[in-house]
Amino acid sequence: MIDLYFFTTDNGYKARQAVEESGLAYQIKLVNIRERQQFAPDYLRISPGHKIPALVDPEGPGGASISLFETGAILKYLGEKSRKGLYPTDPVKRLNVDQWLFYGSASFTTLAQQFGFFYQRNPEKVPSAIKHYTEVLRDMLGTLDRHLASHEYFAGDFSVADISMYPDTHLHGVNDIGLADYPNLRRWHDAIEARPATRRAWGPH
Ligand SMILES: N[C@@H](CCC(=O)N[C@@H](CS)C(=O)NCC(=O)O)C(=O)O
Repeated sequence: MIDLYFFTTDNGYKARQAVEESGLAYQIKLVNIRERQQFAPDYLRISPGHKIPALVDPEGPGGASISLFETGAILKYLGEKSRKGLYPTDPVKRLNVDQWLFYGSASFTTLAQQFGFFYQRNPEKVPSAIKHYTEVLRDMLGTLDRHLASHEYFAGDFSVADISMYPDTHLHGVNDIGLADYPNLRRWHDAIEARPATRRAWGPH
């Protein structure tokens, strides 16, 4: 049984969507980052950078236990282990997934989190930062929208690349900016939202 160290944030939902899509048995270990539980010494041994999500699988490669942090690594692991096409085996298809998966982890979510801080959570309102990160987020939403004009999913069939892009599209695209200017992204968002695994992942924990 996989232990998923989770909290209700964009990266937490990515990992939970991936484990739900994988069909693998898992249980949630809630790490409440608002209460600084990510700094507990036991948790730092799993996630040295005090971040959620993390995962421990007692049945990792070769039957040995494996412990993982970083959402992208977790998504790749679950995609490979489940063998359901979430992370393709064909080298060219895999590289296509990689570039969008890395875009999701390294660019989209990282910058969307800065938008979220200045737009929502920062008690001090800084108009120049709000303007800057709104423009950055809109630029990325435009990038995603243009790609989806000619692709049903980000990288071939539905994959971990789509999972990597969904939570911030939902949280900041739909809820904060609105997707009226991004019709292809809206179509894709609604298709991912309708997946049973997405609904379970965003449901009660
Ligand atoms: N690069 C990391 C970022 C993870 C991350 O940003 N986690 C946030 C929540 S979404 C967190 O745990 N923050 C608590 C902290 O930094 O102490 C990943 O992709 O997993």
